[in-house]
Amino acid sequence: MNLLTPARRLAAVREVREGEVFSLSLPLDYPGGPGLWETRSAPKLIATHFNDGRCAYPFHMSSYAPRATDVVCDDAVTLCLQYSTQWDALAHCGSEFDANADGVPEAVFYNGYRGGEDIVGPEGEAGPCARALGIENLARAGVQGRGVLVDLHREFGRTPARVGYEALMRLMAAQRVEVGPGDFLCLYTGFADLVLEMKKRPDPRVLHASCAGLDGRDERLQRWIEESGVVALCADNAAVESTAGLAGTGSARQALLPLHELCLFKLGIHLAELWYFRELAAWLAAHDRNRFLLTAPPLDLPGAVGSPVTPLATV
Ligand code: UVW
Repeated sequence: MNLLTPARRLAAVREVREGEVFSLSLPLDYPGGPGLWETRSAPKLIATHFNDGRCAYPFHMSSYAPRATDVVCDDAVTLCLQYSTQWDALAHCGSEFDANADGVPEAVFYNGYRGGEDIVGPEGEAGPCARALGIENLARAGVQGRGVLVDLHREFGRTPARVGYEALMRLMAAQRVEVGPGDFLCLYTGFADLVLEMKKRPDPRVLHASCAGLDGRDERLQRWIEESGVVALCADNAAVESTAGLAGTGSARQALLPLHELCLFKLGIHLAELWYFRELAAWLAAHDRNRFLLTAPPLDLPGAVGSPVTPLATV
């Protein structure tokens, strides 16, 4: 995010010509049900309670002050931060890496922060906490800049294509997409459209075998991501990168999510998933454009490793 300078934000603002705005979020109760990953469940709303257990909904203020006419509702939510449209904090993924060269790999995160020391799991009453690299850092960095959309769906439909350097460069050239330092690279694959069509009864087997994703093992693509200067990769699919064959091949130990390893652990580039691009992509194509002003701050929730987000594209 250091590359997102005031001059680059101004250039992003200059992409606004019509004043039209698109929300790039799914409703946060999608995908629905158990969702895409076993550990992430749908949000649950509950009503707040008074200490004596009362929960009036709505609560009539007249029970405090007889002449009051106000009625009030107050909610709480249990929310898996990465269930739906989301940002990954840099604390989301690290690697087993022998940072102190003693021959034993430890859990290491971006810039050498350590699992168990800087990013700690729950203990007793205390919840988990990213003392470093939490999502609050992204929230405070001012997530507003130039979004640049590549329409992978136009080329691949819903086939589960692994998109490497060659294919991405070919498509970007065909769609006249240019990406520069400080840009948010946005990838429209159609995956979130399929999620919506499933009407909160997602079929993970179908979903995990549908729509394009980047080929995280492609070393030329990895090099290009590093050299491009993009500050984030934002996709409407489940993981930005293709997760087909997640278990990997061969006997060497390696990351199952190589793009997560590259971006979150090695480079400090944020990832965002399950965004919703359908209407924006159609509008941009109809107007022969691919750039827009993107405003997408995560929650300033100290210590969290991800956050829901309601991104806005202004064109
Ligand atoms: C995983 O953690 C598998 O994915 P994501 O970062 O896409 O939420």
